[in-house]
Amino acid sequence: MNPVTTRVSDGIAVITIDNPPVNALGHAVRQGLARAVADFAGDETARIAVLCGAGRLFLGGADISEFGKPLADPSLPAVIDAIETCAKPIIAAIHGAALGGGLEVALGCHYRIAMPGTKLGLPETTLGILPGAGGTQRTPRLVGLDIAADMIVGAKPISAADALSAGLIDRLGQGTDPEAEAVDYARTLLSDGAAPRPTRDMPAPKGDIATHRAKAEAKYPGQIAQVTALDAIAAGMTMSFDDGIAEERRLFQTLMQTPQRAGLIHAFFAERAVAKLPEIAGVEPRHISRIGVIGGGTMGAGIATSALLAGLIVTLIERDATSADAARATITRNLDGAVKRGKLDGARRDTALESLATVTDIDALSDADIVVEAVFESMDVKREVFARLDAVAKPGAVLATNTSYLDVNKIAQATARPSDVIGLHFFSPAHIMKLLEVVVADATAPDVTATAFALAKRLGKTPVRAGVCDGFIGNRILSQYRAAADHMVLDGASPYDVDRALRDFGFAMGPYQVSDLAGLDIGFATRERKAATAHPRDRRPTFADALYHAGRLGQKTGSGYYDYSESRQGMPDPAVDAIVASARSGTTRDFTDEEIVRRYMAAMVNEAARVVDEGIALRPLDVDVVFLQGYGFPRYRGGPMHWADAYGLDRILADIAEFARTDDHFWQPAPLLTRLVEEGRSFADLNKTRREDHA
Ligand code: 3H9
Repeated sequence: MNPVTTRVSDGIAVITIDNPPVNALGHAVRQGLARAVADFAGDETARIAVLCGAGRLFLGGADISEFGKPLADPSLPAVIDAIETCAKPIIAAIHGAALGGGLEVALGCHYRIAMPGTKLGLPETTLGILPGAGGTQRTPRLVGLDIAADMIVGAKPISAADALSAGLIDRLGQGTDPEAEAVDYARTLLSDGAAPRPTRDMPAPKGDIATHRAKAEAKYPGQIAQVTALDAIAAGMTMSFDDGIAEERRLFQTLMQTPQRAGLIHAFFAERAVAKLPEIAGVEPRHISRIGVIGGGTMGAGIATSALLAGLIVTLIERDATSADAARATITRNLDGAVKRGKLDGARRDTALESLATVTDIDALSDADIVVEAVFESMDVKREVFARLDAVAKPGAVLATNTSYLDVNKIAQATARPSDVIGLHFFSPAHIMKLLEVVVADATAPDVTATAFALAKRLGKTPVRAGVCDGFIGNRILSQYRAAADHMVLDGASPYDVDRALRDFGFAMGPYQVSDLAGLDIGFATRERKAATAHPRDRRPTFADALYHAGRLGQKTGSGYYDYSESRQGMPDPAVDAIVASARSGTTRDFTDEEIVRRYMAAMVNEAARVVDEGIALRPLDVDVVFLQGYGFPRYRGGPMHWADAYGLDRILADIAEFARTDDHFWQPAPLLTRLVEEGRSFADLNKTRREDHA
């Protein structure tokens, strides 16, 4: 079926693109649109055309699933060129969203009307490419260099109202019926005798591109799409329009070939793949409108905030009135922060607070549809809470624990209804971080899992299914690569060198900065907990214990690995070098940045392979999403498993063999890694087969 149809009435042609779910500009759409424009040009009964998108949005952009393959003609720039050079006016009727190539189509039209609430943006750099269908040439002509550079480099969509004041669109509609309003606009233009108005004929932009370049280099270190997009804009400032378009095309094609593009597009599809869990396809989730949260610390308050932002009714339980008041104060602060960030308006903030009860009596949870427990991380405490919850919660209520590593099966056994129990591992701050590990225990009912996934969607989170083990997906893998980092420090590397090498690799923070943020007492408690079951050859990071005993607990005490007395960023401290040196035993050596990264990544990928092999993570891509969204892994590298494929699984195995020469207890290759190398397969292959297995 042709996704592009035309209706002509009263001299007005209405061309509609209907390609669900987002009207992506795939091959059939490009072909259909090119034909529709040619037909309109040759149709003597039609004097003006309106271009619309069917469904909930105008156009979502080029079809990303076609990237990486040869693109069939007509190309999008050629279709847009045909629109712009048409001898009769064409109006873009924009509603919902016009993104990437979708906005570029609108910019090729001669007039633009958008409905209130529409988002207009050029998000291409988030995919490692640049607007490659005239966006870098037409946007600056319409809105000037500064706004265009912000839209293209920042990749954040702007509102229809802002688009109107910037000159990106010509008219703001009422929003009742986009097509009818655009047809009205067409009548007005016809009666005014309006002619086509090609953006290409507008003067080239002027301004200070060097400043934008310097800002982009500082804000997106290691990434190439942002500065390359600025190169394309710069070309348009000095060249003819056609030469500028040719240069944009050349740079676009170059970016298409980069590993960064492949990594970012992998991230885009992986984030959507995790949310569609095969085992709950067709399973009806339970109804959720009232949520209970037990515990009002940072985590509990963050979970409550997230639920309030999603319009749920929240009852938060604390142990006494003072703690309940403190929790309410934290939640109020969180909501005020959301207002400041523009995520919430003042009226909705007030409504949210009216939907919150902070109380001390657990009986108040008797009408909750779901309860999330976020109390102290101890099995005894959690089991006691679940036993009490079992006594008060209504039948059918979902009982969730926010534990970050404890055995959810054991917690479930504290109730008489283990099939209603599930783990919901939020990441701190819970109202901001998108990741949610959904820990499915042995007895968890499928509709409870479906409810958790439906809740995640409502909260705007990305849910990743995890199985039960110590630390689930993320924290289990973290404990291994964290140990690899600690071993290097024990053997002579400075924590500052380790952090720097990993930041240079692209991590948001190094592991010792993360320790300072989390608190060194957390790591100490974990080591103590695991000490009884530790293997005699496990190497304890004695320097971390020494810092803990010195009261350097991290940011909260003003010092940890770094000193925070002068700057919030933290400064290296010679006292730490001395503590670390005296806590070491044995000989020390230097580590290059390259070796630091190799060891850290090999430990991460190796443990991740075990996690996949054991079914704790469904597929390699689930691990990727956990690390991209919860652990500051550089998005442009696509996640550890995508990165490992590009690096070479055989090279990782060789690295492990090399490291095992001095420590064959820690460095043991995961069976899956060995198998994949023997079979000449990759994690990407496994993503595909596991998807088919579950289809
Ligand atoms: C571009 O335009 C390049 C040009 O400059 C140059 C060309 C020469 N293509 O996100 P959702 C799928 S680059 C293919 O859950 P929402 C998505 O995978 C493009 N598929 O919905 C999912 O599929 P499934 C620039 C796409 O309502 C389904 O649609 N454009 C595309 O939460 C629903 O998606 C962008 O970067 C696509 N372009 O959000 C926009 N977009 O159900 C990217 C979506 O099988 N898209 N899909 O998993 C978005 O930001 C959001 O999808 C959107 C809707 C806001 C549109």
